[in-house]
Amino acid sequence: MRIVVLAGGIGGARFLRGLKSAAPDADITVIGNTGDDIHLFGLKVCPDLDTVMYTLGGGINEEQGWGRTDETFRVKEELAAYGVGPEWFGLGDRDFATHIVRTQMLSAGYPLSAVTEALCARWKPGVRLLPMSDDRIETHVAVTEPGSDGEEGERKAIHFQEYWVRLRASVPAHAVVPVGADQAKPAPGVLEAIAAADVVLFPPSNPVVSIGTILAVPGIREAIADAGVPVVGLSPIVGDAPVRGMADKVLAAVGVESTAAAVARHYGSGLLDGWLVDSTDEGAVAEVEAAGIRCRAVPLMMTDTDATAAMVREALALAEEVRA
Ligand code: FO1
Repeated sequence: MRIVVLAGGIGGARFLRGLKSAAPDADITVIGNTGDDIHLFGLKVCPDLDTVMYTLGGGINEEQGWGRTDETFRVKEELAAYGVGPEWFGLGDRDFATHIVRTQMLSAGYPLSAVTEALCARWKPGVRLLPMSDDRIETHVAVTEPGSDGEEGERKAIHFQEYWVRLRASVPAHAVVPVGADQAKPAPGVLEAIAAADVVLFPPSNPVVSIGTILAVPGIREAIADAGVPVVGLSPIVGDAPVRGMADKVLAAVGVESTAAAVARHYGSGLLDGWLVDSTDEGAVAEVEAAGIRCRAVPLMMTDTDATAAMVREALALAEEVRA
């Protein structure tokens, strides 16, 4: 079975671990979000691609869900000693090697998709990891950051990582913009993987800045909608709150309320055929079905690989129900 998964960072990576466990013989292609990418110290950092690669390759810092295990921060400390920041983004020494190799290959003219393939040759994630695009796309967030003396502050656009990591999404996001998406093309293999898929899955990743950004690359949303195979998603919102991260902050920016049903409607029946909500959101099933999307309420907490594998089996079963 050929499965295509649109994945963001931590939630997507954990979901994929369960998918590999539930469908060990499946041919899995991951279309990874690159809108979180950031250029630091002259290096290109790809947080969501690295989180998938490290998680499935066994190098992830498990409790953080990002960065490497057994990490040290000597380089970061030395950069700070030179007054070179930002301090708020914790790049570890082992992680630096990934960004050095990536940047070296990009500078030599290799596209991001080829670089990702080369990095995965070491990590062997057991899936085909494709960036959504080889073109530069960086998500920016429009905020009004209160001035130091607390006055209103001026409206400005900041990089997603600054919003997410430095500000901890503590100020409202007026708009979320994947800068560069309009001029970008899907990476080689992305449209082909979707066309060849037997099922497409939307894991419980952030619907705005992860899956939404992937869908913003011209051609990807249409390819999925026209693929003619079941598209099944899992709600990242449980009991009106995001399970992890601050999805509610960016959902508000796009005018979507933080409920399991609202996210399904946001994706729309033109895209989604099936939607899994958590058991506590049983009440949302009727509303999702009324929107033309088949819906089931099942446990959606990815507490461990077995729990995630159970969710995956539910999603694949719903896909077969939809296919019928
Ligand atoms: N997230 C944080 O909350 N704090 C950090 O210092 C941080 C550093 C970091 C370094 C490399 C990397 O690949 C990811 C990192 N992240 C950090 C997570 C990152 O912000 C998120 O993984 C994604 O961008 C959102 O999915």
